Amino acid sequence: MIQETSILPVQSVYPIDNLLITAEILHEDPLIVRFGNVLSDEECQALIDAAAPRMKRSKLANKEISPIRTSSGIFFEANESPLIIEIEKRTSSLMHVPLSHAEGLQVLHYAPSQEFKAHYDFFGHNHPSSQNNRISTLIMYLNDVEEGGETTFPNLEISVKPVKGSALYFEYFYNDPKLNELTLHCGLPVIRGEKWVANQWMRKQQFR
Ligand SMILES: O=C(O)CCC(=O)C(=O)O
Repeated sequence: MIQETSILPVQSVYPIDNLLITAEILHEDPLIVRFGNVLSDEECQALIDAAAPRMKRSKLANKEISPIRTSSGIFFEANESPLIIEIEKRTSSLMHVPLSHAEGLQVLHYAPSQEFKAHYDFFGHNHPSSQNNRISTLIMYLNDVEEGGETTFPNLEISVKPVKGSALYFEYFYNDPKLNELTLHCGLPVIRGEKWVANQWMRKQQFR
């Protein structure tokens, strides 16, 4: 049996940037954690305001527009503004991966009925990006959703309700591919209200 080590050291609290980020372990292998107190209400609103005028229909990893993913979104440039720098530095500390491995922060918006059906965040073997694949994800919830919009892991029976300022973390850098495959996840359709999230993905090697 291969000894598997998580990227994130498991703790109940992560003191970062004068914040006490709380952690609730939802699953151990693969590691799935719900963090509280990651972003302030002001930071959530500032991210929405910065993203809103620039949103475009989301695409899949193969750049196709598809009914699998019906949200709209935008990737911020690395270090694009003081707000983005502050949040990228925080996510890098929290995820225990150097900032140089971070993709640009992505903000997504879902209107009622919009969703992201079951998918993996890592790239398949045939995708060119698998040469420097993603290893972990942080989904930060920027608002409270009236109904629907949960992030779920269908093979683990885990469902996470979006709560403003909180975040969902999971990683898929295990030697055992079966553990990585258990991170299959969905953004369920929004039923009432709207849903805003910010995604941070980390790569195995330097990316910026
Ligand atoms: O919106 C969500 O809850 C999940 C988003 C997601 O899985 C993604 O953008 O890759």
